[in-house]
Amino acid sequence: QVGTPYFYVDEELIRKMLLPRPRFGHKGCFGHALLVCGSEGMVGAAVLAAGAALRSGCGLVTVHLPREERVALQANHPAAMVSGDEQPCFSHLPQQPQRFTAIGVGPGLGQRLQTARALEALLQCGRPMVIDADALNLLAADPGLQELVPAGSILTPHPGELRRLVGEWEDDADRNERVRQLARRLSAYVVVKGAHTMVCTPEGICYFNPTGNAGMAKGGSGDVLTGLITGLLARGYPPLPAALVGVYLHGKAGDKATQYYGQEGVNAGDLADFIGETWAEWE
Ligand code: NPW
Ligand code: AMP
Ligand code: MG
Repeated sequence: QVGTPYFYVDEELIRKMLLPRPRFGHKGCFGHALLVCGSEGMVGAAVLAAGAALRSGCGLVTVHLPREERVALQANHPAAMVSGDEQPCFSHLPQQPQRFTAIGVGPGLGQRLQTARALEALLQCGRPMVIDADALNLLAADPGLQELVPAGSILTPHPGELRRLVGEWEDDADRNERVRQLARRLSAYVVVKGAHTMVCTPEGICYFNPTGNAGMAKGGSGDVLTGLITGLLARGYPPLPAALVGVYLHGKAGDKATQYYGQEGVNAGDLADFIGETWAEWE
């Protein structure tokens, strides 16, 4: 409809946004993603996010997680580097956080007081950010923290997290208006996850994604998305293409994985390899 700020994404639009990979590029040219994820009992969230970041095209991936959990991460993803937190949850910043080209924070963090304090410091590092899961819950619990969200950040709530941020909505139109207000207030891109994930810009333009299926309605799928979008942001995609390409690619990987394992059988750990298969199709 003319004048309506809603768009439906298709593969042609996504492929136009893809960045070229220069023939003589080295790992330093493709960005360094930092993932601040995982705590005691939720290290899997960090492993899943790292696996996706390692398939995003970015040059380097570092995961900040509790020091005693680092073996789990490195055994699963030897290509990722680790920054160990001395506490069993996120409580200290990694060294020189400004050296990272993008930061993803939230999956599996928990909501302890020291994590809220560390998040407050991380938000002030001045780096582009993807904010998900418990980082969103901490923002919802403390409006003061919301004021520190860097402009241009990408927030990736599922409907439960969105409700904590914007309150209960009456219908889809009311939900979308609340999402627009949040995006405008924080100057952020808001990715409302689910079937036909919606990406809303700070200007209030909304894009709906066609890929993905109900087989992805399983623990860890969102953690994969956070790793992927963070990697794309680190790689040099501006926030809107990072969000749109990430959401589309994540859903397409889910569709490919589902062809192998079925909607019942597929799980979040299957997605990263199929992100790679999609890149191979696009190159
Ligand atoms: P209900 O009651 O089920 O209808 P939470 P979480 C609602 C980490 N993980 N549509 C839902 O509603 C995450 O990263 C770690 C509608 C319920 O109220 C987080 O850090 C894993 N409602 C932490 O666990 C794998 C929806 O939201 C609430 C909805 C907690 O995250 C798992 C549930 O959400 C997980 O990723 C929808 N589509 N989706 C690991 N392997 O380490 C959700 N809701 O309370 O925010 O819990 O999402 O599991
Ligand atoms: P989270 O709840 O944070 O693990 O995120 C769930 C992920 O799975 C999001 O990327 C959703 O878009 C995706 N997802 C969940 N349910 C569906 C569905 N029914 N159709 C398509 N994608 C889904
Ligand atoms: Mg999640």
